[in-house]
Amino acid sequence: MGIPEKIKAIQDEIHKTQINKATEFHVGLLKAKIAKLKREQDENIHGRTVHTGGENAGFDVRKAGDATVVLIGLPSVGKSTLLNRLTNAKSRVASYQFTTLTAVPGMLDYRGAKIQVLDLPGIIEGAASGKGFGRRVISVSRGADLVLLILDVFQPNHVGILKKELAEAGIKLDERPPDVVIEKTSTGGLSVNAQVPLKMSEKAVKEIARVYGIHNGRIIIREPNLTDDQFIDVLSENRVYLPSLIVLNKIDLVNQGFINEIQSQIGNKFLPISADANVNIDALREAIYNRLDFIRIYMRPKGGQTDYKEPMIMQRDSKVQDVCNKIHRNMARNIKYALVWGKSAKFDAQKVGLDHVLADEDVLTIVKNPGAL
Ligand SMILES: Nc1nc2c(ncn2[C@@H]2O[C@H](COP(=O)(O)OP(=O)(O)OP(=O)(O)O)[C@@H](O)[C@H]2O)c(=O)[nH]1
Ligand SMILES: [Mg+2]
Repeated sequence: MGIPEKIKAIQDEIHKTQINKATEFHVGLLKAKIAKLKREQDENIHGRTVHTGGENAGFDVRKAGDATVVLIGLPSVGKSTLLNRLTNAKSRVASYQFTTLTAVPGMLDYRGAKIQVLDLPGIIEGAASGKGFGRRVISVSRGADLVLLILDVFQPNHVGILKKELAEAGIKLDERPPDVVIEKTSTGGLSVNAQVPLKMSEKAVKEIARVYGIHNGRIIIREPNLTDDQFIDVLSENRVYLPSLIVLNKIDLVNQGFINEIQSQIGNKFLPISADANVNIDALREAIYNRLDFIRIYMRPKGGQTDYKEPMIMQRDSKVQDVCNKIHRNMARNIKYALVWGKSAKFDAQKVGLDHVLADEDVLTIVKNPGAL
């Protein structure tokens, strides 16, 4: 039996199983087996091709700017129109499906941040398992900092398809990674150290870990009410956790009553816009900027004046090292220490190392080794 058949057989078994307290454990185990098989399948398909640029790898785009935002949606929802509206790019727009065939980048300058926006081909149901350009679109999305889910005002329910396809490819939207640490050892069996109330039984935790070949070690759980799905995410090791925004496009074609109706239908909050008629685009820029959760770092040259005009735009929880890397690829190597003023500092001009985590509006002086360029 090949991997797809094995997956199918286990899925059938889950469908047949009535889920209740008694079978919960069994189903958790089956889900783990499926997740493991899917990972193997992915490795078979992607394998080394990811790095060599084979047909299943992502599109050839270089990340640029302070952050990268991807536009994900079904064909013809207006992704390219939106890219052209947000940035200086000129991506092809047409009324037929699959107009865009590759990744088209544009740059959005907003409040001092340079935000790369990537227009992508439309995805369809089954994208994660290889339909259309799906896999490549998803492969690019894994490296993004924010996902915009673009919906057509007449097909708001497609949000479910988009989320499902991303989830199947290991992209978790608007979730934190579960707080679980696995310390593997070579002998001694498995132990579970739950520091919060646990919903799953310890036995289930251990059995699921064994599916992933973990037979010895300590599983430390600090995630309250950890579910089997979350635990499988931890074990899979290939999940990415990204923020998202839902954008409802083409609202120029409907009235406010229609939009209110959709709001009650899809539950999730969304931003109504018209890319074509330029409605709410400023609000979208603001929402993108806020969702990216940037921090600003003001640089002060040693013995000089702080540059408050052009802060370094960094992602939250960036370290001194990240600032160095952004200034120059080899810079971190030549750093003696840094001085920090602001929220992350215990006192003014605190001397810190490369691992120091910065906060919004900190002032930073980087002191290089003598002789370094
Ligand atoms: N009425 C209206 N039409 C729009 C809007 N945005 C895009 N369109 C139209 O929708 C059609 C598809 O637009 P595209 O921007 O090419 O859509 P896409 O999502 O990039 O499509 P693919 O590249 O095929 O996935 C075009 O005819 C656009 O003019 C909008 O806000 N309102
Ligand atoms: Mg397009």
